[in-house]
Amino acid sequence: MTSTQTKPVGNTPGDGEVEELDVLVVGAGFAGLYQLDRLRTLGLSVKIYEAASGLGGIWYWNCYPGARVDTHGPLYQFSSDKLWKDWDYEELYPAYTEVRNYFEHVDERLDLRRDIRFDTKVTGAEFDEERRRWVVGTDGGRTARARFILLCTGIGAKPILPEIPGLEDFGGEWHHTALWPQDGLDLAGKRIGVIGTGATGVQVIQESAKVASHLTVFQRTPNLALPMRQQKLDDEAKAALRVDMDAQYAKRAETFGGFEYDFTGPLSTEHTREELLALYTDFWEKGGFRLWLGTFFDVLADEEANRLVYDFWRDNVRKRIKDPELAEKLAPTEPPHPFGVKRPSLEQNYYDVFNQDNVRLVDVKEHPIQRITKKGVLTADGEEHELDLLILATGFDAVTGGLTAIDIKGTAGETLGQKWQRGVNSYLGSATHDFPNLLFVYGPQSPSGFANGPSAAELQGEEIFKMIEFLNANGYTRFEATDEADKAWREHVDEIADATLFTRANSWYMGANVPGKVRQLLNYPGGMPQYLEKWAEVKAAGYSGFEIS
Ligand code: NA7
Repeated sequence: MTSTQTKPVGNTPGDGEVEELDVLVVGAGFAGLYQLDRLRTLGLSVKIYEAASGLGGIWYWNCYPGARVDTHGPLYQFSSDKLWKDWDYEELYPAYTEVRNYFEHVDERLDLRRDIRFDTKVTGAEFDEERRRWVVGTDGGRTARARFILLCTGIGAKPILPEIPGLEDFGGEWHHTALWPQDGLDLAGKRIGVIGTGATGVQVIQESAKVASHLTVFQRTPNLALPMRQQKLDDEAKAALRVDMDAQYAKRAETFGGFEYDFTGPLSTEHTREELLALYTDFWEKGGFRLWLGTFFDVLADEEANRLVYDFWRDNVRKRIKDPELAEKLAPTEPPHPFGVKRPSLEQNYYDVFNQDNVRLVDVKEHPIQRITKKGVLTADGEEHELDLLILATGFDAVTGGLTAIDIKGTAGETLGQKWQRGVNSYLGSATHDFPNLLFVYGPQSPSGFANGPSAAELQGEEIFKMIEFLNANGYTRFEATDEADKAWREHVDEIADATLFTRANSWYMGANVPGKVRQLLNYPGGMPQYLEKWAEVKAAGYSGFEIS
């Protein structure tokens, strides 16, 4: 591992210490670091509390073999020329080791570490109405009293284990991908089982297939993965990627997913089938998410438009799988769900590895997993799949889990978790009623899951920063989203969602991967430009929808 992530850090928790802050930022990933850097310019006392021992947020925890960014490197960084001008990734789609090194580069330029308390997990917070401050508890005994809290915990802060009995009986080793040993794990020669075929599953399966003596993939839903077209970058390629960097960054605010490209248009019906197939072929060859977020908006909203893309995807994937039965499992004739409404992954040789003799696909929709045994995984057909290592690529209590895991008590006496048990109501995907002086970046009902991470961290993050700047400049010490504003935002999100196909899949976008979670679209489906427009309107009206004093 080439990462410098394990180097010692300066700030560790202090038992019993009380820290007085203007702003407490929770989380040292892209969103939190952006806030720290911006808020410092206001002369406020700001600290980040971070549960991990190093920078990077999800890129600290995601260190399983194959962990990699699904965004091309030039867009997977901050847009400041202080940072990008002397930074290059070595691959077009960087591995987690490179992203960790990038965070070290950011720290070196911006000197962030001195204001970060690592190994400090925020466990709870309560609002002191009299002093208009949050009193925040941590697992290390440190307490903070902060005027404002910014929760920058990301969408994947709470991993989930599957509800399969017997895990404690397993005689081999098992790991959830997001809680992977920081020192790494040798996969070579092992009999490996992977449960889960989401973005993480695809990556860890590709790596495991290279070295495992045998790999068993337990698939419940096929992943409609797209070709990554990975490239190692030489100097010439790096130089070519830098051309127009500022223009590419500027473009992020104008595109649905905060990329440098957007949907080709709203309606695919304005084109002939031949034109569409030519375009889809071009996107397929180019690789990346273009076949998802570069086609037409109606692909995500209209069944017929969607089906053309699905069939195109299916036929291209099936060419790579030798066994027709396996092809039917991995790329079924009939779509398991509409294309693109469950997050597609980027793959390098995912479909090819199933042609290998050491790789086997087990369809757990057909033969559900009954239990984990001492030796491995028992499926309903009575077969016991013997394993040395079981990898759980089973995902996260996504979008809300990292926020509701903190025991944040609002002014109505309920915690955020209790309030959102009835479904998420948030204003602008950034605040919620009964929780004054608290904002979240990259959270529910913001573009988050539909947007490139660094783009959302900066674009939504800048709105959050400006709001704090406004409050500070005017001497305001309290703000709170109104209940009406919360409800109106939820209606707005639901209204757009109901006009799309997103509601048709059991995805983490819909909260459908966590038993008991309310089924609702957890990300803003109107796209980044519309989202930023809403913020602009709110700002122009003196932060309407918030009670400020
Ligand atoms: P995901 O996308 O939530 O994928 C989790 C996978 O695990 C998915 O294939 C699930 O099948 C599968 N799963 C979960 N529980 C079970 C059980 N009990 N049995 C069988 N299979 C199961 O998580 P990822 O970590 O891959 O990706 C999360 C996001 O992080 C990703 O989209 C990026 O934005 C970054 P299912 O599809 O529910 O049938």
